[in-house]
Amino acid sequence: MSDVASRSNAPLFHHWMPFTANRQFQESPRIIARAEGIYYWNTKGDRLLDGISGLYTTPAGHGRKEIRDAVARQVEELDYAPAFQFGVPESFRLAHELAQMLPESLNRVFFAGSGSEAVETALKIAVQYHRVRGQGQRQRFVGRARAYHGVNFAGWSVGGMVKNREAFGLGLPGVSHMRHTLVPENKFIMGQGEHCGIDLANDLQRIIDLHGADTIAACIVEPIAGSTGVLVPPKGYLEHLRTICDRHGILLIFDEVICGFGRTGHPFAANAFGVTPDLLTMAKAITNGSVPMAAVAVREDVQQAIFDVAEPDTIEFFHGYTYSAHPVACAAALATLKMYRDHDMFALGAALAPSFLERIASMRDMPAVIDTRGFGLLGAVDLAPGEKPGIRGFMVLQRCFEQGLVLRVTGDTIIFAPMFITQIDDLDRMFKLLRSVLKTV
Ligand code: PXG
Repeated sequence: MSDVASRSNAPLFHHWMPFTANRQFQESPRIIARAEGIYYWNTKGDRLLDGISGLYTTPAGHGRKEIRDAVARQVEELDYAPAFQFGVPESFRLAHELAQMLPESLNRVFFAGSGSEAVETALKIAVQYHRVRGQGQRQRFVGRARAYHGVNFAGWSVGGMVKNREAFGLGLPGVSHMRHTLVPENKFIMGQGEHCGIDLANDLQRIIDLHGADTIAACIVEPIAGSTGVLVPPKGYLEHLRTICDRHGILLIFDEVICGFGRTGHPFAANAFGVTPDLLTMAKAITNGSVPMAAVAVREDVQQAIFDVAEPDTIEFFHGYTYSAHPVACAAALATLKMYRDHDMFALGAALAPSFLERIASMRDMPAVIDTRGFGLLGAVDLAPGEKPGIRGFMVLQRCFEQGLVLRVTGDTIIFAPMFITQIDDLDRMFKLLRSVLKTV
């Protein structure tokens, strides 16, 4: 491990870290130097359990040889080619494979480099779709409180995190928000709650009544809101959003950056909940976290409408990234999808889910715990806030890390998203450690 330790000798302050308490981090760094399977190692050589699959990115475990080999081969064969007006073989294969996996109607795929980029792309497609059909006044978006759709301007604007508004101001004009779906009636329920689904979805109808359906381009939701604390949609909620969107010609976008690729026990949350959106964003687990990549899947006729009005031989959609369909990312994704299929990974995840959710639910008996919830291999435990919101949660994160467990904390909510390859006794070790830490905060 000495070579690993020496890698951390650089000063820490040059790197301005994302979503991190930088000054606190410099006092007490949490540096991860190596990973394999369900484990990380820090620079001292201590082993840590990964309870959050990277950052929901790595459900098949770290360091998969299939992906490493595919990436190495691709860098040798073709490291990069221009993304605009040129193509690489891998992207067409990948789009084809994704189209086989996705709900049938979503069979056109636009590639991006991150979840945030995928969200911007989806919103821009929605606006252009309406414009080319003579409905250019449809400029508004509907999002939801406690939503996370990445960090770019449109994404945070449709998102529902208060801190963005505190830090960055107004954001995109013409955005309305529905209420979030975490209601006290559904406390301590694993899976979908029975209560309030239709009423909460009717927020969309109320926004339509206020602004007029003909001003609204799209409604974007995470089927399960992930990073703000695993907010599972109550029964009937997504179905009712779908009905309202259909009735009013509004495009429904599912942001499946966290939910996609087996996290719910199904390929996509759209499959798990039996509701098909018009556009679907994905990222993270598309390459098992190995190389940055994201995509938007789009209904064929949405693409066709945009193609139909463009002059022949002109660019139909004035949008793209230098790293859209990067060949190395495509190779990583192709190897990842093959690995998911060959090892029946989504079924593995689905089989583990009941044991996982049982353990999340069992945290209810701890005095600090005020709610537990989950779906598939996504689970959350809410702690009663201490003196100030977030302090207790951060203490749990820090102490778990010191004792060998990496999980995710938002405010005073602890989030687990175990890998599909996690074994029952690994789960037991994670929850035993969490229990012992909770006794100290
Ligand atoms: N949409 C959703 C639903 C996400 O969860 C993004 C978009 C943005 O993706 P990029 O690749 O641009 O980060 C995300 C990202 C957390 C956490 O701690 C979650 C995300 C990112 C960072 C931290 O839960 N999700």
